[in-house]
This record gives sequence, C-alpha cells and structure tokens, in this order.
Amino acid sequence: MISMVAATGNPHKLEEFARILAPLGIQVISPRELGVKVEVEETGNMFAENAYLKAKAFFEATGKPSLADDSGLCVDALGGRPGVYSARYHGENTSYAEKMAALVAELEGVPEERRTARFTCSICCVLDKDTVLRAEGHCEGVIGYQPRGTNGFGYDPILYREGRSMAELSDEEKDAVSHRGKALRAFAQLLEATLQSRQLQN
Ligand code: ITT
Repeated sequence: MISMVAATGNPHKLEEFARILAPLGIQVISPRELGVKVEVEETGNMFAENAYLKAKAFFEATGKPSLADDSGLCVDALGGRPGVYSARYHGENTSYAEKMAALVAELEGVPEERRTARFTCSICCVLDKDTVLRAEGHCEGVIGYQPRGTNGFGYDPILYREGRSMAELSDEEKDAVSHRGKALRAFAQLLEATLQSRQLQN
C-alpha cells in the first residue's frame, strides 16, 4: 500500500479517489488529516496544466506524493465550454441547480444528436521532486433537457448515457464508466510500472 495526499478541496473527489484507489493498493490522505490548507490559483487553460499546478502545490506543502484531479464538462455545441471553467460556469458562487439550468437554457433548440458532451478528468501525481505522472479519462454522454437523479455531484444529473443520468447510477456503476474511474485506473497502472522499474534499478 502506498499513500498519497489528495490534492483537492472537493470532498466528492476525495470520496471517489478513496473508493477507486483503495482496491488498487493506493491509500489517499485528505489535506485535512494532515492539517494543511493549500489554495491554488487555477491559471491554466488546459486540464493537465491545472492538475499539475495543484499536485505541485500540495507536494511542496506536504513533502508527500500528491495526487490532483482537474476535471470538467465539455459540451460540443458550445465549442467545448464550460471545460476547464466548469466550476466557475455561470458564476463561481452559483449552485449546481443554477449552473445546470443555465446550461440547458444555452442549449435550447439544440436537438438530441447535437447535445453530445463529455466529462474529462486529468490526473497528475507529483511522486517526488523528479517524477510527475499523468493520466486522463473521458466519459461520453449527452446533455439532457432536465437534471435527474441524486447520486454523485456537480453536473452528474445533466449528463445522460443510455437514457440514465450519471446521478442515477450507483457508485459502482459510475466508477466503471466515469472519466475519473478511467483516469485513476490508468494512473494506478502507470504508478505500478514506475515503482517496479525503480526496484529493478536498485
Ligand atoms: P479542486 O480543484 O480542489 O480539486 P474543484 O471542484 O474546484 O476541486 P475543478 O476545478 O477540477 O475542481 O472543477 C471540476 C468541475 O467539474 C466542477 O464544476 C465539478 O462539479 C465538475 N465535475 C468534475 N467531475 C465531475 C463528476 O464526476 N461529476 C459531475 N461533475 C463533475
């Protein structure tokens, strides 16, 4: 078991990290457990850039391997918006009910076949001062006409796949198809290969 700091202030991401990574032999430690509070300005305009900024900041604050996630919802009919600005879409302090209503309003009149969208998750791990590992995952769907479901978080109720919103899936069902599930499983493989090749070198 290797442990890493979850470089996030989002409790839902923390929960998903723990749920997905524990069976893969990676234990996540919350910043709160370590008593650290790190504010990171997300100045990048790409998911990977912001994930790196967060992982680096937590690594510098704790000296421990740090694992960050930058994610968002990219809507094709909006040229990929809100994308990296998903958390700030329609104002930083608006509720997700308001953000989803604004999104549905922006897509008024757009037919189902052009409502395609995806969640993207970019994972970045600063393992030590010389090693940065990255992975990405996507989850394809369509923007519905109204939010549905109470599981998950954020934009889950508005992204539909096969007639069900992401918020209507159980935790296990979400993790099996989600952007975060895919990115974290790819990351776990990369980490294992990295640690194995180090052992061979020593
Ligand atoms: P940290 O930066 O502290 O990790 P954050 O919530 O600010 O937390 P981001 O900047 O990466 O995270 O913003 C992610 C946005 O994408 C935010 O609006 C989320 O609600 C949304 N999002 C990400 N993953 C999601 C998921 O699995 N389901 C629904 N919405 C998701």
